[in-house]
Amino acid sequence: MLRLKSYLLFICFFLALSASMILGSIDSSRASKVSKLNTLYGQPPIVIGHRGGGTGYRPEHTVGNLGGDRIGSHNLGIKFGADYIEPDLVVTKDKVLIVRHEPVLSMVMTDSSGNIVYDANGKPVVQQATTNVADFPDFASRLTTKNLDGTNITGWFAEDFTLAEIKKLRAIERLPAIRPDNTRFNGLFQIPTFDEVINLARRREAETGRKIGIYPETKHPTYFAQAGHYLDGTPINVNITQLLIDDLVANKYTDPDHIFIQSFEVSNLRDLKENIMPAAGVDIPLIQLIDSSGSPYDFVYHNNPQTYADIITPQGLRQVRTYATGIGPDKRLIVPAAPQLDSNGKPIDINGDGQISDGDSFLRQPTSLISDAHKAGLLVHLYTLRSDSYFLSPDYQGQPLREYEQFIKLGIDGYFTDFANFGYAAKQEAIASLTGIRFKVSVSQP
Ligand SMILES: [Ca+2]
Repeated sequence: MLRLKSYLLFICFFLALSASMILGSIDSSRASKVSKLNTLYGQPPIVIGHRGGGTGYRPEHTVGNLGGDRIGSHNLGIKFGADYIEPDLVVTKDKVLIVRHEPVLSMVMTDSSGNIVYDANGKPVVQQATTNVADFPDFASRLTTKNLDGTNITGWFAEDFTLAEIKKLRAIERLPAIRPDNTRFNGLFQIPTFDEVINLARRREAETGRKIGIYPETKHPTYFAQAGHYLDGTPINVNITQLLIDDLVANKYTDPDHIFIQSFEVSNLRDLKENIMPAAGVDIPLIQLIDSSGSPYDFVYHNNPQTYADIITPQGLRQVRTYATGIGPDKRLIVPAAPQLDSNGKPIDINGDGQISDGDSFLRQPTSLISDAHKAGLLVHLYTLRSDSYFLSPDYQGQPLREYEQFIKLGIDGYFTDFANFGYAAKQEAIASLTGIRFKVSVSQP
């Protein structure tokens, strides 16, 4: 009897689940025809594989096919349908561009005085890691504290390792608490070079017949060129932006229809437009990234008081158009969001994960940023769309596609996503809306 009752409960649950899935797909499908999309030129948005685009399912910035489901986040992003894959770039000691989100290979915990915190076995406690560098006794002496764009960080830094040493390391999942399933891929993948990502895009384009571009970001150009130091205290003094162009030229990969170059700093983008690219005989479209607060670090370093908020005024955007093709804003600059407050004024943890995040934040009225940028003739590629409950506003009711649909209706020209499968499905839906043909959204699984 108990078994039967459980079985009936299961059937009810299954039917409810199916109904919600069917409702979901009807809700997401469009029968109505729209005459054109609200993008800058009426074109469909581009899907940019953030740190690869399979990043929701594999450790970020991994490349390669090790058999079975052991394929890197960049490979998976392409498989999902990303139009561009995004390699972030930092530099090794021997001046090779490698693909990582920051020079820090693994960050360790420090106390309030900045002293390293050790565990019972005398090992430094890792606070956040994207590689297993802490496991290498040979590299223990390279642990150091550096100031990265105004913040002291204690850890191991890419510029203190040769490429051969970097290749001994393996990638591990950055967000194990949010993406625990991805930790089974820890320790498998090497840290890729920029050349490996170029080769992947080129090879997969030839194999699929689909255009696959790259969207490199020079990370911390002021740090590498002026502010940063090696372990022994000597200045790094590397122009990462010049290295990027040199590498693209050496690879004969300079088609402006296949590349966007992005940066949170301004002077390196201007330098690219005015000096570096003309000298190299190339002209690649540039994207000015816009953080939700603060200032570009090159402005801070040179005591320029301008902020990101100044850059996105109509006047600031006209300035950006003199060197860039588009902007890459934080999505909250387009659709602001904030948590609800309880009677004590404390934010409410809506999804009950013990933290306050976008997953607890309710959407506000959209800003005019997309139309302001379009008026200035700039494309708008927002960052970052993610399907995890931690990152998804409760207003989307657990349906990540609704967030894409909102931004596409607002006229977004492209989006960085950790889940290129969702990004691709949303783009197909937008294309279908131009035809008026009823389209059933399907999201491919990893
Ligand atoms: Ca929460």
